[in-house]
Amino acid sequence: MKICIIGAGPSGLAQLRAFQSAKEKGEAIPEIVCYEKQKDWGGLWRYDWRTGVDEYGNPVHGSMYRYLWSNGPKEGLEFADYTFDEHFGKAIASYPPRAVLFDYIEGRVKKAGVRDWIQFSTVVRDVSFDEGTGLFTVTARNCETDTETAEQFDHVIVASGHFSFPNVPYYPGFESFNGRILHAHDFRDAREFEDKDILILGTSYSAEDIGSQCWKYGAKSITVSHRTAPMGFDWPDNWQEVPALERVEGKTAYFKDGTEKTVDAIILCTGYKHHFPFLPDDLRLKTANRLAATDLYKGVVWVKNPKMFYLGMQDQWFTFNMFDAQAWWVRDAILGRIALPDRAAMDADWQKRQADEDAYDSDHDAIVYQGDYVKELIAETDYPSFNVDGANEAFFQWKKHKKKAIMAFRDNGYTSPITGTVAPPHHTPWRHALDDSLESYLQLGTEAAE
Ligand code: FAD
Ligand code: NA7
Repeated sequence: MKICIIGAGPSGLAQLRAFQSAKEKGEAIPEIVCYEKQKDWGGLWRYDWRTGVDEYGNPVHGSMYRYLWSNGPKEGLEFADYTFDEHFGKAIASYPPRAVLFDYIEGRVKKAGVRDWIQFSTVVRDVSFDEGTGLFTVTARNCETDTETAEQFDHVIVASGHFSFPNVPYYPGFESFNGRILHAHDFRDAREFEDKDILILGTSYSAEDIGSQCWKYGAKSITVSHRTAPMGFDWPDNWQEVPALERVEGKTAYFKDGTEKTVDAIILCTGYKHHFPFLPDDLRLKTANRLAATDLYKGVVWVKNPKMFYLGMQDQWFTFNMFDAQAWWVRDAILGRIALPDRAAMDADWQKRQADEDAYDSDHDAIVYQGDYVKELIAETDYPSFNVDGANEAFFQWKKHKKKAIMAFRDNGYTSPITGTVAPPHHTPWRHALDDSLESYLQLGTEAAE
């Protein structure tokens, strides 16, 4: 049997680790080929200074920016089989910057020794399924050698992420705006907006965090326009929330309530689209960004062809450990340890999940809902069980701390649901910590000097 994994971000790497852990236990595993478009693993956590297209003319995958610190507590994402304590050898604070989390993700897969399964700089161009042979053909281009291969596989696992292809709305006047308009996907360095008046569209994670970055690195003012409802945090004095944007004239933005604001730049924090240009219609997931994705049994099996799987396609409270729960489950479905029901039962499954999701009406319920999903999957495999309720608790505390002080919530620490370790406070309050390097975060230089 031969398996294709598309993408070596946290989801694809979870799948590699899931197979490797079975192999480590002496079990027979299939041949595995993972295609990764970028030069290195880590997905979005690999910082890419480029925007637009990469050196080979492919769309840049990266949406992460400099100075990004985890937007949720690390206690909610910790791997159950590779703890923060194991990786760093000491307790670390709860909201690590990007480079620190990249190091953690990389530590586990280096230890597992799965790098040889990945073909880097190789972009999947096309996938097709032959009803006669029951095999997929995956066409991929190695961009370094500029050569194409077409290989056959028994199963395909799509782990290509869904926060890379920007949703870019149009508002009247954009074409003649006398400043920069960019999507969050292309945002890289907040210092670009020092002393500038910026307008942000959107009220979710990107809006909140990119606005906060710009505030921290010296933007003159931040105006956030909401289409539905304001975020409602206790913002700093030079930050205001305004109703929906109507139009732009010159450098002036006009809002639904008749107010206006002259700005230097507009940052569209308007979310992302699930986008799979390499997939034909019969294999292509079409779903909103929600906790229960359409057409995925157990959130992972493509109901229209259950030899194909998707990882990490849900909107996310839980991330790394949820991808693990999915990857272990998909591995066991492929190895025949978990039986799949018929099409009608699989359809009933995702439809019920969506109905349950639609019935909740608070973030608290949404966290519990996704935590229950993680519990459900890990109960069916040998992924180390962990205190999911403890991870939920870290999320509940995080929500409270944000409400209390939006520019200081990252100064809090939580309890690991795996080891019980209580995170120490970071050495510098987030708003004053301008260096986001791993060395600075872990005070490596300081320790060496001591
Ligand atoms: P990705 O990380 O997107 O990885 C997908 C991989 O697939 C990439 O390496 C890509 O190059 C590859 N790929 C795509 N297309 C192809 C192709 N055709 N051929 C070959 N390879 C391909 N989560 C948190 O837990 N905490 C945070 O603080 C946090 N902050 C975030 C901030 C931003 C700005 C964004 C956008 C997301 C953030 N996330 C955060 C969520 C993030 O989605 C997950 O942490 C995680 O990166 C998802 O992993 P993934 O492997 O599913 O997708
Ligand atoms: P999200 O969470 O999908 O949020 C998208 C936001 O964009 C949301 O507030 C939407 O408002 C808003 N939106 C979407 N379309 C428009 C238009 N046309 N006009 C105005 N506002 C719009 O995306 P994020 O980028 O914040 O987060 C994605 C991931 O990146 C997340 O996992 C983080 O960890 C980082 P709505 O509420 O629908 O009115």
